[in-house]
Amino acid sequence: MQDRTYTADAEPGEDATVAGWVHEIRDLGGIAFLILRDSTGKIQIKFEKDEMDEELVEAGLGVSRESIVSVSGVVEEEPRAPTGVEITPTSLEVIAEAEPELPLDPSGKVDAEISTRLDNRTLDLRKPEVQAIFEIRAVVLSAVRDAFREHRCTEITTPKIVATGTEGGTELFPITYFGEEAFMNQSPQLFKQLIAGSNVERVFEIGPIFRAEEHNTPRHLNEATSIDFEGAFCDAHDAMDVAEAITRAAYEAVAENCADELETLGLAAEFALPEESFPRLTYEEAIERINATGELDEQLVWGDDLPTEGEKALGEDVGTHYFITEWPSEIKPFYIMDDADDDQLSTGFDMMHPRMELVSGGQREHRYDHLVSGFEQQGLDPVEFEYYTKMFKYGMPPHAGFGLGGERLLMTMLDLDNIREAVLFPRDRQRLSP
Ligand code: AMO
Repeated sequence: MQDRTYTADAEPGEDATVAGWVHEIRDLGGIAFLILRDSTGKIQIKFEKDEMDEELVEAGLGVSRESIVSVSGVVEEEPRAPTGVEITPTSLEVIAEAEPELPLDPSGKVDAEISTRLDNRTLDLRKPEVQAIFEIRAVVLSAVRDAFREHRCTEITTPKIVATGTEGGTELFPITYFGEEAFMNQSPQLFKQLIAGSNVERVFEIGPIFRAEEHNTPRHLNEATSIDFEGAFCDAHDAMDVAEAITRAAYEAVAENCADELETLGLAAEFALPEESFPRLTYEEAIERINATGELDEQLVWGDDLPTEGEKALGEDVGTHYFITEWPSEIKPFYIMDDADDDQLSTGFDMMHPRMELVSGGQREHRYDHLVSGFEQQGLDPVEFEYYTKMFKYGMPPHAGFGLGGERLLMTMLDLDNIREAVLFPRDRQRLSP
């Protein structure tokens, strides 16, 4: 729209045209105000009923909430107005009228269920606290990209339609691809390794991953955003250093650029940067510490995966971001390399927030023979993965990497109860549209 002034830029003394949503109408009798909202804030439009054109007053005060209007007039200083300025209109156009009955109240005065909110995301996102989450999400993704670039990484994008799964067969979404069975990719795992093995060496990807998880929990999605790293000549410790740096960079960018959003979310006072370096516990230490909390009905034994309550108990005990290293080989995927000295142990690691797992990673098996026998041990047919294994015959450097759950990063950073708060249009068991 030509000559449109954002409400935040309206300066006293100017003739301006503002356009946006009708936030509220306050009728005080002889004088009334229309509060107009746009992406930058709100502005007060003043109607002095006896002194103004009747049609203009009727148009301005008769319009339903959330309708789109454009208003032209002189901007004046008014200390009593919410932003210190107001507009006395000379013309007003109703561009798109909103139905008077709204499925949810964008002013937030009336609470709505999460399902109503997600069904009406456009209205939901008119609330400042919801908009703040997605503003922060954009800042996080941008900071993550910059931080990877500083770590000499090249951004890649890899196929989401694939012939085979990599992260466990039961979590695959099958699709039909020209009459043949294909799947939605669970992770860019194999592709990022194939590129780390080229001259590119260090790569990252931010993209969707698809998991046909049966369980509907506050921290699982069926389509999530994975922040992936893979680096040639890296071991698990190097990959952990990168995971730590990326996480800190995200927090630092939010602290630096999102003061208003944090204020809106009520987090300004408590928002803290993670520690410089996160404690690194071995898996064995982790299960000992969980058992020592006495929070679990049954003691964990070596080889068990960590149950959610175990993660929670350990998180409370540690109290900061931390890593769990040296997982048993048998509970890590085929592409994770075993420890050089003990093949019961793997180089796999998880990075945890006190509330939940954020990252999985590890050094990869780059030795062709070991890789192929790993497939067989996990009941996978190496022939199906030949496009991948073949490249390990032509000079594959040692390499390591990780996958960081983007929504979990936001969920834990902003203390959200439900991961769906961090996704515009979440996909879960109940939700395939919008
Ligand atoms: P993993 O399967 O552990 O590892 O996934 C990595 C991280 O992605 C996030 N995540 C999810 N977030 C929300 N809903 C889900 N259903 C979901 N599934 C995963 C988590 C998790 O820690 N290829 C390996 C990574 C690697 O080794 O590089 C992988 O995908 O935060």
